Amino acid sequence: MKKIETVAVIGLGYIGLPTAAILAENGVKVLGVDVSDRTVDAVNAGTVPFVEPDLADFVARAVEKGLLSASKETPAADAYIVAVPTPFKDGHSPDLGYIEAAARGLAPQLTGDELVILESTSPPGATEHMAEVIYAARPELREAELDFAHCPERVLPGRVMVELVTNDRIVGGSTRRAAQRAKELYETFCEGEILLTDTRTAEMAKLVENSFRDVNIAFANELSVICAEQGIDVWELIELANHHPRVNILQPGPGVGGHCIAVDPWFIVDAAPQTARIIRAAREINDGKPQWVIDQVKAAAFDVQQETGRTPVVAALGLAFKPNIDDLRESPALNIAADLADQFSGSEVLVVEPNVEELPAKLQGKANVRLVGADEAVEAADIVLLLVDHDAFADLGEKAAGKRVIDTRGQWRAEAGASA
Ligand code: SAJ
Repeated sequence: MKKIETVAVIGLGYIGLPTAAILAENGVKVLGVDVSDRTVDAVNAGTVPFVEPDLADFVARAVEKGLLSASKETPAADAYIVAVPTPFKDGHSPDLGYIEAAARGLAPQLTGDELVILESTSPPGATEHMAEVIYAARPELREAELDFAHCPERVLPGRVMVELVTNDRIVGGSTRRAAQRAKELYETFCEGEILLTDTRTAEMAKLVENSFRDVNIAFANELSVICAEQGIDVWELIELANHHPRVNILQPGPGVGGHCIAVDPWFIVDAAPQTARIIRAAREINDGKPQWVIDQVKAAAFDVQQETGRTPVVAALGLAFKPNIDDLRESPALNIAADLADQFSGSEVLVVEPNVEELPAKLQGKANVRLVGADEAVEAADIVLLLVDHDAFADLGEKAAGKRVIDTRGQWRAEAGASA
């Protein structure tokens, strides 16, 4: 069995690059591969193409020591880690195109006893599929000793360099030997427990973790709608119920964002369309929450118009997909702001996002939208819509009192008596 001295990491995104850097930090020779010139150039210069705390230091050190370099072509290596995106296509079926391209790229380099690891979040059977793509390109390797494994990541953006080391890790092997071999590689940097299983269980485990969270957030979101109908403060209700020793309800919001929790459950639904009923319902509930929020704004706008006879000014506070970050990917807050701008074309929509310098592309060119500071927005608005509970908004509740407040996160609950 070949000793693993060099590792090619294919896909230098927010998982691949940190993994490459931490392997190099621990003495492994790493060759990074990416389709983007910008990423390859940045890494070779010892810099990073995106922001993640401490990552820049790790990359700079690894490149300086000669343990990390990047290129657009897949080189020969003892092990390969595939960390490319797995988006979904129309109808929510997973798109394995990037995994297939990575497999075709590495197949010509194989000699027969390498370890090929899939890290990308994937539907059940994707690791077997990746192996088949490789065997289709190199049929003679079926008789060789290739090992395949799936090792999903579970790191939280913003804490990646810490959680790569401290989180427990699931390693699914095509055989026991493959799992053991992958475990030995991850042991070079992972201090958490490394748990061995088969590839399909490992694939499903990652999907299930994010679906668990999605289902629980959907429960909170459904409660928030029921409570609005019943005239009950959902935040107080959840706080009270959570005093039960075996109850832990999550927090409602304007919907679920990011590129993981809003995507991964669909892979289970696609694999088991008849039986994944709660998982599908949760996705639909969470995806339906932004429209419910927009309907609340419409109702408030109608009231303001009735009372004052003029078109209301709306302040939308927050665009990121969760608090205190600048990540706008799949953000329900951003989508709500964009929809409001379209649906309230006669009104001014004042958008606030302390973590960005300019209006995101989705809002640019909309004549009735302006990016302004939080104080200015709240002062000018008739309707104040809190979409993200950034720390920077914590003290604005008092200022917003007296306006129509729609607090989707419950951040100002005590001050403004807002609805969810
Ligand atoms: N949210 C709520 N209510 C809550 C908690 C979250 O509405 O009570 C919303 C957030 O506002 C956000 C979305 O859910 O829009 C997702 O945020 P998150 O903090 O729950 O998760 P992510 O997407 O940043 O990271 C998740 C993590 N998975 C789990 O916690 C099970 C992380 O560990 C995974 O590595 C990551 O997905 C991934 O890469 O899959």
